[in-house]
Amino acid sequence: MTKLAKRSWAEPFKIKVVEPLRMTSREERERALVEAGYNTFLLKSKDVYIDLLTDSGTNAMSDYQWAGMMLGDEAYAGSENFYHLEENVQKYYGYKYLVPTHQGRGAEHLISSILIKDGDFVPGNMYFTTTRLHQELAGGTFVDVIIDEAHDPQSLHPFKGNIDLNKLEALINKVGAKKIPYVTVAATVNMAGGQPISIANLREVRELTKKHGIRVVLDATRAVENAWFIKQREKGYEKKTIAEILFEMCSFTDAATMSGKKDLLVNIGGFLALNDYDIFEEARNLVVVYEGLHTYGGLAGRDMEAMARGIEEAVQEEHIKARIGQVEYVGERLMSIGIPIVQPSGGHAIFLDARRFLPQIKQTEFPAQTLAAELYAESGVRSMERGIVSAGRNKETGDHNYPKLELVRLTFPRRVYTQAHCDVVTEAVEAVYDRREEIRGMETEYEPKYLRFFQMRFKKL
Ligand code: PM9
Repeated sequence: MTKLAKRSWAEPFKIKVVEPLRMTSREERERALVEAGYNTFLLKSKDVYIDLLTDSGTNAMSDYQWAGMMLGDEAYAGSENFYHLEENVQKYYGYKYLVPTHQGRGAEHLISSILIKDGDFVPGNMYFTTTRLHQELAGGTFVDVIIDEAHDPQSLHPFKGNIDLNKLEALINKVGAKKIPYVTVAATVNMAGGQPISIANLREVRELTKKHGIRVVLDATRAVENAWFIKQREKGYEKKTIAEILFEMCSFTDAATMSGKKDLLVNIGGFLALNDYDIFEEARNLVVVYEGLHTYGGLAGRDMEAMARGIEEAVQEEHIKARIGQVEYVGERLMSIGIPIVQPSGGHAIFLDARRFLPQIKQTEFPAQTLAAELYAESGVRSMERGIVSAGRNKETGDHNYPKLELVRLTFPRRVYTQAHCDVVTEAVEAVYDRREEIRGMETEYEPKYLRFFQMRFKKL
């Protein structure tokens, strides 16, 4: 008798509303890819079967959140929902002041333009596309100070999101603390494969930066997922609740940018949260220029209510266990059939290692972009490139940035897909792997100036 597979992460919900999916033929998908310039961002959603492009804004809201939408207070100023959101940000994240924004990059824009001056340096645990661009547009230079293991897809380090304190200290010694307005700490680290940072490392970063009078800004977008990994992997945290760990993580930082579209289980929304009153004053003033009044920041009252309620649901143990359990399930299945992926499995996604998947394709011929297109052609499963295309160009030389990681991200929206969908995805990846040797790379047809991965177009070689 064989043993049943472990299924302890089963979804802690049942499905009340469904959205039909449309399966397309191979010919339809080939046509759609040509129209989209082989960029999965340019595909129409109606042509996608299982959408693993992103977990951003693609989550399923609960009945509690939908009920909250009906309680939207759409007053221009002083909406009730703003105060509920403020209360929950203070309670769960611990920051004193809140500025809502339409999504994460709205918050990044505010903090970057307030704190960064021309010629400044902003260290961080690996870049994120929008975060780095806002830092550059404000006149700063991003410096990667993540540990080396983060750049190695096969390293099994439990906290690949950690900051290398020697790298950070070397930068401080080289350019001087005055030229470093803040350190960005992402939890988890998206571009490294959804990898967490440890509490011990956060504490050390705090101590070092405090000594030099440098602020720490948390990218809290997937901090709840990070808290789950701390509970699993860090000594002394096994018995703490996710809410307690989240609160403690934030306590080592001065401010947070948040894309609520991930952890917080909403379709739109974000915020900047701060402890410093003067910076808050400035942000609250600036937000009216770019987003909207400081009590709505580009959001409808109902969206703020859904996000306030999402904060409460995000930290529920059964929710986060199932969310990350689903991702791990796919990772284990793929590894069991020999597919090269980033290890350990990340919080929000499984990342295929395109360098090992398609070793015959040079990085300048876009292996990960090619793999994402092939997976869609094979199965209707949409994924995202996270390699040379996403890394963009060096702002001084204009050449490509050449990241060590050349990845395709299979990103799982929260509470959306079932285990059977996960199995279909695994089979689709296997089918592409079986014919990997016949796959050729691509060349550029069109490249936009900013965040090129969103709108770039390619041709098959
Ligand atoms: N992340 C993602 O798919 C959506 C846009 S890029 C394809 O992973 C972090 C860690 C993110 C993030 C967005 C943002 C920006 C900031 N930090 O998209 O503006 O993963 O809400 O957030 C995306 P917004």
